[in-house]
Amino acid sequence: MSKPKVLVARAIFPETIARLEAHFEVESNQTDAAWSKADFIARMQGKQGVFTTGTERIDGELLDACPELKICANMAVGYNNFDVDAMTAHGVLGTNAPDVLTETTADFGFALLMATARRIAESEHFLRAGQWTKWAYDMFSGSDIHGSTLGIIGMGRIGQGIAKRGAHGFGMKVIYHNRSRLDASQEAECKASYVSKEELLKTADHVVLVVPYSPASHHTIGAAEIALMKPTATLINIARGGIVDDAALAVALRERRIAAAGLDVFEGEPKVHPDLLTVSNVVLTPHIASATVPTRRAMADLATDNLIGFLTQGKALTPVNPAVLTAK
Ligand code: 8YV
Repeated sequence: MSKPKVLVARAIFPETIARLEAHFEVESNQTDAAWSKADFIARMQGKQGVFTTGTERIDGELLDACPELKICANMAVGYNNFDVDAMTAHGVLGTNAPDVLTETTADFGFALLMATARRIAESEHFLRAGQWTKWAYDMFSGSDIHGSTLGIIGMGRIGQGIAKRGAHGFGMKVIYHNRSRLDASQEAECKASYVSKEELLKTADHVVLVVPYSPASHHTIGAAEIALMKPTATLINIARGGIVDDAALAVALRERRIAAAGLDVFEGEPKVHPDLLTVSNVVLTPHIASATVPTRRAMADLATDNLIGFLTQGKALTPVNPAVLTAK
């Protein structure tokens, strides 16, 4: 019997390709660029599975054009690149890569918070540029982390990881806002109190965004929300581009309506709003919150396990639309 055919949308670990090749006929992207949608659809012909990385849009147009497709395995916890309803309607399973990246991403969220509040990137540029010629009482004074109030919007696994780091490691007071409240034992573990979004924005010294992207969370933070924040506050986005109105944020940073921001994700990335590139009080990183070698390997392995499990045994570890499994 011929092997099922699988497409790998982006260059990935050779070990991942080798694992897939043990079960499938594999076509993979050997370049470091994404395929255009037309190319992607052309290469998808005859494929039963696709290994995606969180950026390839799987929508009705693609599903209509690829009738043999059965599974899209995302190497990402976020799956806003999937039109889940359309996938379910076409009987196509989607899987994501939760849990394996939680601690690494929470570490990064905290690192970005510290770099932003303590002005690490900005001061390093200053030093490298040869501008450090004297002592000054106010040179790169930032805001404290320890003992401050940490506000987390989106209290899923990664949000809880950041809360624990703040509460237990840095003695921060943690407040959070989420679609639903955590149960009492989770709140106790995170030492976190539930507040309204408005109260969080008004009282937090550091606001960290970890909400999944959806039309409902589009521009969770825009000019009106920034106006509620303290002028000394910092804003960290490790969630998704589109959660923050980047143009409004650039204006607010330039006008010092908040102290600083740390951004790992951007609207329209890998393009970055040009105004963000010209303000000094923002730390910009290229969507690397999950990027450690062990975690990226674990994410690739989980996506691979989902493809192998589903296409060889009809089972998947982390389905996002499990209705497809039960309908089989
Ligand atoms: C990845 C992410 O960088 O998991 C997610 O949702 O945003 C990141 O961990 C990315 O999608 C690479 O696969």
